[in-house]
Amino acid sequence: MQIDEISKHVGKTVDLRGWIHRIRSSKGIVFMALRDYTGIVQCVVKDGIPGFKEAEGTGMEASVSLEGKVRKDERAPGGFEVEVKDFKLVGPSDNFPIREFQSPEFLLDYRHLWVRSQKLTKIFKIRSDVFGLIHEFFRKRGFYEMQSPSLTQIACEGGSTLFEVNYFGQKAYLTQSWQLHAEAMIPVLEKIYCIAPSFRAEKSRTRKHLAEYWHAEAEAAWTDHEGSMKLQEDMVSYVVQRVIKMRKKELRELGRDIKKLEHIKPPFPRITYEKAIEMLKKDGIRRKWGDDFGAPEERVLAKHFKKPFFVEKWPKYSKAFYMKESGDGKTVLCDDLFMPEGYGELIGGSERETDIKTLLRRMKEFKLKRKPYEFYLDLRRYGSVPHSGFGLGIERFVMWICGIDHIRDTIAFPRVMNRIHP
Ligand code: NSS
Repeated sequence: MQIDEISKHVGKTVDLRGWIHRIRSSKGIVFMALRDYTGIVQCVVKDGIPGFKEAEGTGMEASVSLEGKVRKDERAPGGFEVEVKDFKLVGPSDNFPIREFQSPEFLLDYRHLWVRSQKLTKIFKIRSDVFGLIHEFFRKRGFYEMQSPSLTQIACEGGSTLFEVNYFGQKAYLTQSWQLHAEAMIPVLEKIYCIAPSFRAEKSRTRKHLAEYWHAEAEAAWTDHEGSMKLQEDMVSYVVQRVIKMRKKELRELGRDIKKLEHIKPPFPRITYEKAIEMLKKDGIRRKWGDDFGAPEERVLAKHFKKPFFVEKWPKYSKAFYMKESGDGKTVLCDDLFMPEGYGELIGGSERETDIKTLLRRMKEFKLKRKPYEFYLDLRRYGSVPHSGFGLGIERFVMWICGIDHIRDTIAFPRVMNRIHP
């Protein structure tokens, strides 16, 4: 039986399995808080019952299996207590290295054990739901799941964040995005999506950059920039609305103000990059045409919005080579979707350039070597159609939904610049 079912079994004998969250003993009685993935319950082991000696001699995070009678007890945390009749030690644990008040660095060194913490358990449940709901959203809309290779010879998002790999003596990279190979599947499945790891050799240490992150990406044929933004706001709203229904308890326990998520419904406000520059100027932040936005700009802009907001039509040299030009000579048909409350960028998306001549010119402007991109150019040579797509960083999404301030706590084993262990 799981611990969250205890309340239905008052007066009855139950079997429980789990890990010792806290333990203390006094005068022939051992008090333990037993934890499984559903919750925590206080268990009392008295001298004389089978297994008492083992219970008395073990420590935090030992795994146990026990049989006991459930009692209502106002004084016990959670309101119930289990009087143990039979105790079995499954996996002993002595001197568990994690105690209260340890430094973030220490906890990252012991991440393989710290993942058991109550806070992370709640976040990982929500993260799991976010993955499931993204799949659900796309499949309901008739999208097919399609995978791209993780090893590639091309840069999707510029050369500065590529991880180089020795591929049997050839230079290769860990992929930054599923997109370029996915575009080859547009004439095959038309509406496709994927959730996969993307890799960025981010040399800055920030609260929202990982070197390896999970990327939910989608690409749709016969879809323009407008259609893509509609899809993005529908997807974000769908996931947020479902999560706040499914995980109200966990969100509350994490201290999340759920009211701030309840109104996340389409449509999301849209401003152009030009307008964003003006708004920043009014708020005392001067940015030149072409500058990217960092955390301070994102925070200042977010003060004007209660929902996620699109900043669209960015200067063409500040964005990737594959984005379709808007026709004004200076911007591309793209959008960044920013989260409210200053959580920053969640999605990057665009309509794709379909004209081979324009694409070749753009590649020259970006000084890209043509050879590795020949396959991508073929997609424009043979039956290209208007299409658009986008990518969402799942850890950033989970960060915002849970209301936590560092991206590393949204993933079990974060990969950042100064850490690849454990
Ligand atoms: O670079 S993006 O803005 N866009 C792309 O990769 C496109 N090729 C996606 C597409 O159109 N299919 O990255 C998309 C999102 C971005 O908005 C962030 O939410 C997230 O991916 N992202 C990251 N999350 C965590 N850590 C890092 N380093 C990171 N970089 C991007």
